[in-house]
Amino acid sequence: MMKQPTSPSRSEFLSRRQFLSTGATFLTAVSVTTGAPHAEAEIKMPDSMLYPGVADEPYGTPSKHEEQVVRLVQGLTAKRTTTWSYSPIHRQRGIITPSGLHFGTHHSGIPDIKPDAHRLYVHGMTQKSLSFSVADLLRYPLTGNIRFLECSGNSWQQGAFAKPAAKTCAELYGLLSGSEWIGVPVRLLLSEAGIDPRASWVIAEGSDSGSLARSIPMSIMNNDAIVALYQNGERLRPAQGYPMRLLLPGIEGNMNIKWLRRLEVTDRPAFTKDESRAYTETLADGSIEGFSLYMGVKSVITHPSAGQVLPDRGYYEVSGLAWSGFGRIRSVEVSDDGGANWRTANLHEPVLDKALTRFSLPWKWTGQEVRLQSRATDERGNVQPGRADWRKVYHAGSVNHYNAIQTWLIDQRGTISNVF
Ligand SMILES: Nc1nc2c(c(=O)[nH]1)N[C@H]1C(S)=C(S)[C@@H](COP(=O)(O)O)O[C@H]1N2
Ligand SMILES: [Mo]
Repeated sequence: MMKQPTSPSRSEFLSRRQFLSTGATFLTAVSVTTGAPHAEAEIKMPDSMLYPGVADEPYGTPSKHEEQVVRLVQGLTAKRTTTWSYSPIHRQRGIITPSGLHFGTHHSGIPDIKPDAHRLYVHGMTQKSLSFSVADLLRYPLTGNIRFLECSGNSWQQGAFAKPAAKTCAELYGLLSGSEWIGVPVRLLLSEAGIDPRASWVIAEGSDSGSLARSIPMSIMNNDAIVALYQNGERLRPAQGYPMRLLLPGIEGNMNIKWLRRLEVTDRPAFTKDESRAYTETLADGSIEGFSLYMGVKSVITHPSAGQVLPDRGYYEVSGLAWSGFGRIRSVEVSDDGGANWRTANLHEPVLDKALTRFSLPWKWTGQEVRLQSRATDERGNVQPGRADWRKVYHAGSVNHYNAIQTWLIDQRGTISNVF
């Protein structure tokens, strides 16, 4: 259902053509910060044109003027070995997260692994046991793609608390990132070892002191799973699993084992601590859901979002991210009246399989209280649920796999807050 044009006092979404043709209005609305008229005499040479700049550095760093663009690192234990780093997704544009801003979930700190000494073992129900060095793996055909990675605990506050937590967009949604991941298809390594036809699971283990291990169905390993060596064109960062990690497109973050050292082929899941105690969900009827695997279709408006303030009335581009563990995003709709009316957003190219997808829609804020929402649909027809529907499935206080529609409340002062 498309929103009908409303009276001038109402906030409204615009088509791109309308947006571009409202240039003059746009400039008057925000002339404080952009597009102010100038006198010719003002166009004098800046200092940067008078003296040469500094020498380049071997490895580049972000501008010192962007030092506020950082992750929020939260220690969950006294010694801060267990940490969550929330990615500043409200400052990101496009679909790639810079590697230094990738979210992080570390259960037992970030180990320092010497690449030359590290081995990946493939064993269990195989014809032979194999071990691979980093150098061995680099000789295989390297493939991969741009994918999202999301912790299944992302947005946990929305499930945990009865009242909406006063949190920013990054705290609520920042356990999410998008990268280009390149490595060796797992199926090549498994087939080289020769899989026993009765085998149906692979247990993957990391070489950190938490020895995180997860059982992964063989079908996923034989599909698009890779042992990733490169992230965004360079070797993995230590925090992302250097020198190698499992990258399972669309699958809950926890199963993407970092600092990967072992793939054990079996005919049953191991029920490790990480898949029996942690990383399970309590359903509404009290039963426990485990091996939840795929991340559900989800979206969030990042611009504008909680923690920000609209400085003025006038034109804004509403923009956000959508993703689904089941494939491509087919459409995203946005609403500024709490879901009464929906308007189809523009999807920015490229729209990729199991990757973050950027959407946007020009919008005018007239200073009234509004409730901004986005609702994503993936190519399989999965539609992002409303909060009430999500809560029908999961038990009160259940925290994992929260993917309900987010509502940002913008009050008359332009202050934006989380109202679930
Ligand atoms: N070995 C190991 N692998 C791990 C973890 C860990 O603590 N140890 N954390 C897991 C969790 S809970 C998530 S969400 C993802 C996060 O990947 P990232 O830190 O690269 O963003 O890695 C997973 N793989
Ligand atoms: Mo996670």
